[in-house]
Amino acid sequence: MTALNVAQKILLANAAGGLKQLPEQGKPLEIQFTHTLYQDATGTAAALAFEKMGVDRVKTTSVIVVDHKTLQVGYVDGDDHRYLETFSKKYGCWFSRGGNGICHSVFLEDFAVPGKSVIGSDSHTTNAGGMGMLAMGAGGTDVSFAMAGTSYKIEMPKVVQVNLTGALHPGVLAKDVILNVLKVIGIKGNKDICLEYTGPGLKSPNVTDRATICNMGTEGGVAFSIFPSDEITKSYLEGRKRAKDWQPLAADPGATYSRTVEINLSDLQPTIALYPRLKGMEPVSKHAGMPIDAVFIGSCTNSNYENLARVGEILRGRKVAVDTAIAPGSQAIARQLAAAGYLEIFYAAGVRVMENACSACIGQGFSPPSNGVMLSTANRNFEGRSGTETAAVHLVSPVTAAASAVTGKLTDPRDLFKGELAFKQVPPVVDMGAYTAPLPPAEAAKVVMRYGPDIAPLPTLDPLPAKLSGEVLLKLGNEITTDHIQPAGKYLSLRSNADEYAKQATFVQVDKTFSTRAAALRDAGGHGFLVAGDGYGMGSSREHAGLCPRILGVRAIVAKGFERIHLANLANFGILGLTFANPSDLDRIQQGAKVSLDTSGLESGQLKLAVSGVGEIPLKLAQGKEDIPMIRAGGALSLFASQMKAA
Ligand code: MIC
Ligand code: SF4
Repeated sequence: MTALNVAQKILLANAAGGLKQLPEQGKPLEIQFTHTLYQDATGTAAALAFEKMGVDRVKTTSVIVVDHKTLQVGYVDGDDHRYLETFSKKYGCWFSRGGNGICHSVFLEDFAVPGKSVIGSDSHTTNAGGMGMLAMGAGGTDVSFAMAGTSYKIEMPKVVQVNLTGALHPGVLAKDVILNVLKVIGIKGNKDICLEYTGPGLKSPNVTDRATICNMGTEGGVAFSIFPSDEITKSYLEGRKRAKDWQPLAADPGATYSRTVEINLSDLQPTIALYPRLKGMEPVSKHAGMPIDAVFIGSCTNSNYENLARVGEILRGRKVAVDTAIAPGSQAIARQLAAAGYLEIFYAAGVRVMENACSACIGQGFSPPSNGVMLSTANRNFEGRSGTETAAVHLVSPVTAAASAVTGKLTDPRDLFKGELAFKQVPPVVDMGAYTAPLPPAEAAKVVMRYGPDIAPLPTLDPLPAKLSGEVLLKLGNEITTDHIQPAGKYLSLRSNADEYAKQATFVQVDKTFSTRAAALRDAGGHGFLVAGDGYGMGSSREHAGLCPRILGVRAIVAKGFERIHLANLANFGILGLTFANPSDLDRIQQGAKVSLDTSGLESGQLKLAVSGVGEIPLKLAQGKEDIPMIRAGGALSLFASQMKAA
């Protein structure tokens, strides 16, 4: 028998149809996910899609969490939450109310199980890899199909080993580990790999640290990251009163990997990821003294008890010098901090303790001032994400953030303590009363769905024409993130009304005229094209970054390269994802160029874009051949509807 690594084992264990052998790298593999996760920013559209599928009850352990849109200024967010709550009750899901915590934090605490699998409508669903779970992010439509019992197609990834040796020094945290891993693997072009953590250094990170590391694998664009399930996993689950959920998961002796990245934990220093888009992962000491205006300590990445307790130790008896906010990852963590006396320390230090939610991570409050510099412990620092377009947000660990909050400038945390950074241990808080459990089917059947007035039905998308002809609406550079395409922040409330979201927000930070120009072309019967460099669609799983451009008439995007989740979302909304056969051809196309594309030969994978005044540019289909029927039909739900009609 071939020796298998952890990633291969978990893929095989969760493959659809009792597969006995994994396909070769790059070949399709169907996963039957055991668990699914929605949050409230992507969940409404995903739930509306699920409702169109005609399924009575979810087929997975399904968890729906209110965490992103908790500001609730006006009725819209509250309406979405009530819709998601009635949806949970009707279809048999767990529901986590606002304030209970961030989806990935509560999922890790109360639902993640080693050896099982989760797909979530949020790119950081990868967090649960820290529990030895196959954990992936995807667009909401794909998650809804998985909830309805459909398998999910991935490409067999290359398994890259991250071999950890040595041990972390005090003041160097899991956040510093992952920033240094990202420094090695880069932040794009990794969609065909997954990361498996191994080695003697595994003793250093506990489960929440491991989750931090897996969470931010997403920033490298990897398919998923995974740790083995060992005694550390077991004791975490015992603490959460879920000892029965533990099972071991380890690589076979002699298991092999496609590549090995060596990380000596003892060599690592507190690290900063500079603004924007994690540009440069450098030692904090190199930039020490950089003036700052604000500090945010929170997000699903690292707002766990162990990190925030260390923050408490740094703040003990001190005052913050700049505006500082702390948002614990969950009510369980907040209550543990209270029991250990750390909440009192935060308040005494002058910290603003915020809701247990995403909050400032996604510009939902605590936006920095104009041209301000903010240190954040979040995982992303895309342009405009903080809600202030002119502000720079640099990413650091919680203790670096705390030390800098005290001094008012970027500070190596080791300057503020000697020896170990010990903190008070108190038992974890387990309180399942914070959730609404799935209702029994008979009771669920009686639930009446409640839709707010702004929850608009998903649009019906028309099939792909045999010939697309129109105009290049935008010429874009490299690393266009989903925050460039469809920003969140103040626009988050529009997630349930895609038409309005498209009109107000699509590419608004890139070109304020975009949505008007695109709609005019669409209304005149033309088709919208976008051209871009490498890494198009990096970041969030938000499917509105596909749906909204599609509503505005975009039918094809030609780029040097796409990121995984976004490419799938484009197919789900019937948008062609195409790459240049010769990447330098991007230089030959200008914004405003009149273009046309014959789509009848999609199956050949080879296409030609006719550009007026330039000639023909050879293209390749970036999506898989199996996506073609869906794209031709106009998207996943259009295909589903036509199949239902035919049956
Ligand atoms: C993010 O961190 O960018 C988000 C907001 O959580 C997104 C999901 C969304 O856009 O709703 C993600 O990571 O997928
Ligand atoms: Fe929420 Fe930020 Fe985590 Fe996204 S990255 S789930 S916005 S805390």
